[in-house]
Amino acid sequence: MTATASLADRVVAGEQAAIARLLTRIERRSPGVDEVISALVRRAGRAHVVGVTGPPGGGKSTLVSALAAQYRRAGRTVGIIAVDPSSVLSGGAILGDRIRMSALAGDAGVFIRSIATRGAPGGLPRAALDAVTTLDAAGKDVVVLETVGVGQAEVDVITAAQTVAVVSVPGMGDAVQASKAGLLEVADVHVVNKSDRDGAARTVAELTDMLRLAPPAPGQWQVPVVSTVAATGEGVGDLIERFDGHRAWLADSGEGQRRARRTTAARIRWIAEQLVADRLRAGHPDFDRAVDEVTERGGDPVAAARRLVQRGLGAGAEDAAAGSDPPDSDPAGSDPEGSARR
Ligand SMILES: Nc1nc2c(ncn2[C@@H]2O[C@H](COP(=O)(O)OP(=O)(O)O)[C@@H](O)[C@H]2O)c(=O)[nH]1
Ligand SMILES: [Mg+2]
Repeated sequence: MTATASLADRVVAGEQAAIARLLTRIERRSPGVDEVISALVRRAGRAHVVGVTGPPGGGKSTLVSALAAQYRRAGRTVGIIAVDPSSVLSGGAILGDRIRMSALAGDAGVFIRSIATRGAPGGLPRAALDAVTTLDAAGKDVVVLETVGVGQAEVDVITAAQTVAVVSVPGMGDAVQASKAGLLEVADVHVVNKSDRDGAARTVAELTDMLRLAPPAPGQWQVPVVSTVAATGEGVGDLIERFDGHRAWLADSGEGQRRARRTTAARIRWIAEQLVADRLRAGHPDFDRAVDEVTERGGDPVAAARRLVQRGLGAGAEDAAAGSDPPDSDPAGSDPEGSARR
């Protein structure tokens, strides 16, 4: 408990080594990590969380480093989480190299980390959410999440962001690609990066036309299309103004509160799924007992499954006692939380 409190405290104090250690634990889902996150969630909520997504090679990492540089010039501290699965091989390292080679090298106001996909379904988005909470609680003014817009898990990661930027590049019908990947709907800001290339104006026009098909109701957010050249920083100041404008709209319109609820709902769901999944594997005493009961003594599999799920959600104290419960005990009778839920 003391160790937990002190790691959380050190993260809140902004200690780089503590942040790095916690992010490693989040990635590995090490024992005790949930308790640290529980302590941090209450101390987070101040950062502006910006998601940057789009196809591989669109210039997301380049854009994220340009954004970080621009934020730093404005005196704002930045945390960066790259969850591009390909970053395990290249992107994350490339992003890290870019930062190290740039004016941001050695700047304690920037923290960057890439996290890898692994483990259970929901594992990646959950880890991303916990990582964002960590950097937010550590006092970063802005937390930027880079994620490649491909699989559902990567799209889910965006749940952790307040403001979502979808990056397209000129040519090859990229706007259409984004629409296929379900990314157009999540965009709060469209970025046409590599605007130094031929066809940039056409891509802007394509996106603008598409947005015109569903004009916002009065008081709703008008999704802008911003052109950038991430490689030179052109348009990046503009982009930050749009991000800030979106954040102000979130606060004024009540949409920010709605998104906070959505994020919380996802977080609770992912934690609950993990709690249940932990029980539903050979080797867990409750699970093995249920299998014995149904196979050896003609028990009812439906009733056994219900009991397991209820116990999984009841969790906590009885976990320790799980091994000593009599096999035919009725968890609904002995578990006040379980029966209260009915
Ligand atoms: N011409 C041009 N190239 C860019 C621009 N931004 C990024 N790139 C290049 O595009 C390639 C992919 O960039 P990267 O940031 O790794 O893309 P990511 O996969 O989306 O993260 C790299 O070679 C970058 O140097 C830009 O604005 N203009
Ligand atoms: Mg990248």
